Amino acid sequence: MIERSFLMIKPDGVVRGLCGEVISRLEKKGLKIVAMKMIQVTREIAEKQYEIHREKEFFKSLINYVTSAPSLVMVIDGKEAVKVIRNLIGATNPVEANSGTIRGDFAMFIERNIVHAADSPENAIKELSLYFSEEEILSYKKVDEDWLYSE
Ligand code: 3AN
Repeated sequence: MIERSFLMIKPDGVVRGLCGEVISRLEKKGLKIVAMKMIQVTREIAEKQYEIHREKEFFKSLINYVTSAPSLVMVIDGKEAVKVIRNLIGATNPVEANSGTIRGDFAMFIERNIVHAADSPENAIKELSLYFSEEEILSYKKVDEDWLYSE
């Protein structure tokens, strides 16, 4: 079953010039980007996205971080896309993230971990709805689709 996920290259990823690298890994894996835009996340949206962390001691610095410079937000489709993308980005703490993952290869510190990706299909829908309208999510066939999957 094709699943939909949400991924965000956070300000450190954008400012450090890592967007191309991250997008390239998503594309090479076989995932399909169906919506993408660069935005300056507002405090209001950031607080909604990270609602579950509201009571944590790092909440304020997390909100400051994600609103500090532009982010690149995207909607991504693929078979089991949520899990596939979580594996590509690696553990939340870059110190623990395996080499070969985005955080394992490009980040040093939990509060500057370059990317965010949804951790469940339900959260993906909630998160992408903060950034995209239905009309902004596109539908197309990739040339390699018949070779990525067997049906
Ligand atoms: P993930 O982004 O891997 O789903 P979450 O949702 O647990 O991780 O955390 C969201 C963000 O909050 C992380 N990307 C990180 O920037 C920050 N964060 C999470 N846990 C901590 C922590 N223990 N200390 C500081 N910042 C944290």
